[in-house]
Amino acid sequence: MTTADDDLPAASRQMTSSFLTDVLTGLSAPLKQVPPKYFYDEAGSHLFDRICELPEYYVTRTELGILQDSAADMAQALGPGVLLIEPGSGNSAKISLLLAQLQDPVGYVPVEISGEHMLASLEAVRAQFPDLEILPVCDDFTAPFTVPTSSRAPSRRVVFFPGSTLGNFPPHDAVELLRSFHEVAGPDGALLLGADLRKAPEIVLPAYDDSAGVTAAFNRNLLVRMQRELGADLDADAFRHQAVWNDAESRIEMHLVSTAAQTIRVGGQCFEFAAEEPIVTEYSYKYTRERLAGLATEAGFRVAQVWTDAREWFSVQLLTRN
Ligand code: AVI
Repeated sequence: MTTADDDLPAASRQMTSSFLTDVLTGLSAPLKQVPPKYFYDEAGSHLFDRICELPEYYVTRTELGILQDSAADMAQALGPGVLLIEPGSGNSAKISLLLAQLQDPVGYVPVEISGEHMLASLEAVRAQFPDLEILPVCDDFTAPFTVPTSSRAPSRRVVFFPGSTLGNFPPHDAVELLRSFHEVAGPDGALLLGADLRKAPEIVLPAYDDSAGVTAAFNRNLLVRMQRELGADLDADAFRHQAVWNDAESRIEMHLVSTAAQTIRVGGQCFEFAAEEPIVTEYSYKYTRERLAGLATEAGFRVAQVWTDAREWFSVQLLTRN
């Protein structure tokens, strides 16, 4: 017997079933939520690329500036012959800045759940570094994954995790993720981590509520994805985007707020919304350097070096194993 989704690759079938499970679980919680990893379907990935170009979204620009200024210094600190592993690869500009400075890297391992998105961004890396051994892994980096063996033995493994994605994990989960990178890095390994820093809400908030409405479209695309992939019966226009700064938790919260009392249907279940009730779609923590050092220590790392921009808005941190 064949089913409609027999043609889908196993990874994307599994993604659809975990999407449904996560949506049903999240909407059943007292504070409704959907995990942010589901933002990144094809449309969501394109919208995120546009976010990175927005004047208000200082995150990408600031990190790129740090990499431009200090990649040579970072490469020096990492040493020759490293195997570079990038969980959640996607932006070839950042890895290229680092690769251009590394002395004789033995290979590059991008790890990305969406094979198509990864292959597209790998084209640029391949063109710029034709002699580099590239060993792509199509997997969810939040679950254990196997690092392929490079033809040449590396001096050490280095996990490169830019973009401040760590900030999208609540502290306990962030430590778990750092622990898994500690494991992947192995005995003499290291983690090069991009992390946004705590700063005035007047700077942070507009980055998540831009005047062109791109972040709003990115947020609401989650509802469109639920309609398309899960057959959800809902009106995406009956939810509005909201970004809130939660000072006590030091995080941005992205919400989809129901504009009226309504019922939506997903996976054969009904979910009631009161007017103004939110679905939490993302947290983006803005840690201080001290707090980050604390999380790193909990995961078994030591902060060996930190590079920042002049305003100390963003940091790239070299974490080594104790
Ligand atoms: C991927 N991540 C680091 C982004 C952030 O800034 O938290 C996701 C994002 N959400 C809205 N704008 C960007």
